[in-house]
Amino acid sequence: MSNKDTIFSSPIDKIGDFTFDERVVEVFPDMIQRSVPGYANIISAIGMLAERFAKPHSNLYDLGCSLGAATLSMRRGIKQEGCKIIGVDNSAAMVERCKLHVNAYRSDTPVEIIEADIRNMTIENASVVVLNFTLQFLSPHDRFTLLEKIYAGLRPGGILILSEKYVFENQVANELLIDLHHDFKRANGYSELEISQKRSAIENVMRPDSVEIHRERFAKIGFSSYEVWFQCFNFGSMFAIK
Ligand code: GEK
Repeated sequence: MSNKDTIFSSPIDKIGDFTFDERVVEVFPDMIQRSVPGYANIISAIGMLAERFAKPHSNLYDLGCSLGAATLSMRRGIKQEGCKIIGVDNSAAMVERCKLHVNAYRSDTPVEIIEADIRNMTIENASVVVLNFTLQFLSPHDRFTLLEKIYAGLRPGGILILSEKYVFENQVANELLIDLHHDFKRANGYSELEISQKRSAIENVMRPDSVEIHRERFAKIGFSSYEVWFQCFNFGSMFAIK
């Protein structure tokens, strides 16, 4: 079990932009479980999709890997030989802790955890690429460029799994789904103060897209098939196949 997330539990005078520092790393598994509806289901389905889509002697990428939950799920799922998983995160604190998690168990599939900006990474010979709640932290221009690079690095038939927070064009629907997300956080023990302070801190670093924008981008880049395969309130996951 990880430590309990209390980062936004006392009043903060000036709420700075949210960063993935040591304090966040310490509570991260608790934070993401209690804040992202469906997170555990998505992580286990990533393992199933990796099992289905991994090709022998190919690379599987976990971009913005944090503590390696998707990496470990893929590693459990893969049956094919000669696969390699590459996890990337630009937070030194995350990478350090992620390496400990990955090295805690032995496995036939090698895993490399790299401290780097995903915008500067080479993607090659990929059968599976995971962006589990990471793309939303990039600028709109960088999102497009990264997805183009992923498409180029995927083998034909390879899959991108893209989980994100969504906005909805219909204002009533959008507000209801945001309210339901806040109810979910309340039910998981977050106070009104924690919910509102986290909201202010994250608003400056995260600007979600609508599902329609994701679809348009996938089509423009050339992905042959894409669909939402999971949604809970305003959080969800899509696949896009080359
Ligand atoms: C999970 N996928 O548990 N380059 C590299 N890493 C980045 C960048 C960047 N440009 N921008 C943000 N990150 C994980 C959860 S968390 C989602 C992903 C969340 C990293 C950042 O350091 C953080 O670790 C991660 O992306 C986002 O399945 O906390 O909402």
